[in-house]
Amino acid sequence: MDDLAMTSFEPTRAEHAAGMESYRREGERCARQLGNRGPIRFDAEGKLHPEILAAYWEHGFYVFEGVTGPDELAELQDDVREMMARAPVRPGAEVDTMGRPALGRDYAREPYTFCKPLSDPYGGTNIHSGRHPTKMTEPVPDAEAPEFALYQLRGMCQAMPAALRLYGHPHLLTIAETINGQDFVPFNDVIFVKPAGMGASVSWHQDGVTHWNAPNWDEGIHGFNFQVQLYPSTLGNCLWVLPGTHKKGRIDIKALVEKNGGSDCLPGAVPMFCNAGDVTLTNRQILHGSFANSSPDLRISITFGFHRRSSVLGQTAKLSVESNAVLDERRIFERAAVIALAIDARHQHSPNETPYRYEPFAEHEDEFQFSAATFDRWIRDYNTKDLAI
Ligand SMILES: O=C(O)CCC(=O)C(=O)O
Repeated sequence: MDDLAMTSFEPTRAEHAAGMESYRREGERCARQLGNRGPIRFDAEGKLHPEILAAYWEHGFYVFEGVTGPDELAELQDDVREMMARAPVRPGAEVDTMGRPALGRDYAREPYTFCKPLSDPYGGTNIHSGRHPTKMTEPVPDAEAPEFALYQLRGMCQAMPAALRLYGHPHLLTIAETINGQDFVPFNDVIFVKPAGMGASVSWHQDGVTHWNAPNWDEGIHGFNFQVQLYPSTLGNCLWVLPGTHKKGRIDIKALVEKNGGSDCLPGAVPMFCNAGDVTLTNRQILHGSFANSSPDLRISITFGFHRRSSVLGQTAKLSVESNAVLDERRIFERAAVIALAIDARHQHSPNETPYRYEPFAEHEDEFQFSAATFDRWIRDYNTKDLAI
C-alpha cells in the first residue's frame, strides 16, 4: 500500500506525485520482469510472431518498440498539435483561442472533451454503462491551472490526415489480423490527452460491456486497443494494467479497491511505460486505468481498436452516441471502409511501403481509393458508425 492510501484528504498535485513514487518504482520493477516488450516481429508467413502472441495472451498486453519512424511521428505530432490548437476556447465555445471557428462545429460527434484538471470524470458514475465503479484520487491542481483541460479528441480519421494514414499502418493491421482473423473489424478511436500536471484520470475499468455472460465468452471476445504514443509514456502519466485479468471474467473492482484499504494503487498493477513512437497493445478485458497526471510530462495516446467480426455482427452498439443501433452487415461494411481508405491514403503518401491487403475489401480496391469524394462519402462522420461492444 502506498503513502496516499492512508490519507483521506485530497493531496495537492505535488503531494500526489511524491506519494506515488514507491508504487511507481515497484510497478516498473514488475513490468520489466514480464518479457512482453520489444520490436514487432513476424513469422515466415508474415503473421505476428508466435512468441509475441503467446506473451500477449498470457499477460493481456504488449509494448511494441519503435513502430512509427521519426517522420511519421513528427507528422502525427504536428496534426495533433493543430487539432488541439483548433479546440473551442472553452467547453461549448464556437471559436478557438485565436478567434477562428473551432474545429468540428460541423461534425456529427463533438471531437473535443474537456474536464477539470486532475479530476476523475468517469469514476463512480454511470457513464459508459457504469464500467468505472470507483473514483481515483483527485489531487488539488496548482493555483495557476486553468478551469478546464483537454481530455479526449475524437474523429481522428476525419480531422487529421496523418492519423488516417496511421489507421492504415501495415504492421498494426497485420497484428489485428493475427489476433482477430482476416475479417477483423474496427472498433472506435479516441485520443487521450494528459496535459502535464493537469491530465485527468481514467478510473480502473474493463472495456467490454457486451459478452461477459455469453456461453462462448473467452479472453479475446471484446477485442483489443492499440495506443500509439506521441510522447514518452512515463511512470507518472502512463496507463496501468493488472496483468492476466483479461482471462478472469468480470472483476469486482469495488471489492478490489476496498480490500486495498480504499487506495486506487492496486497491488500487482504495472505501468505501460514506453517511448514516443512505441505502440501498446491492450486486451479490452484487462483491468486498466490511469492516474491523474501530477507529473511534469505530457502524454498523448492515439487509441484505436479492432474486433473479431463474430464478436460484433448482430450485436447492439454500446458506449457510443448511437447506443442500441444494430451492428449489421451494412454498418460493419460502412465503418470498415475507413480502413480500406486509410490503406490507400497511406499508399498515396508512402508509395514505397508495401500496403496491407484488407481481405473484406479485396474485391473493392478500385472503389475504395482515397480522394475528396471518397472522404466525403465514407470518412465524414465515420465515428457515428463505431462498432462499440
Ligand atoms: O490512456 C488512458 O489513460 C486510458 C485508456 C483507456 O482507459 C482505454 O483505452 O480504455
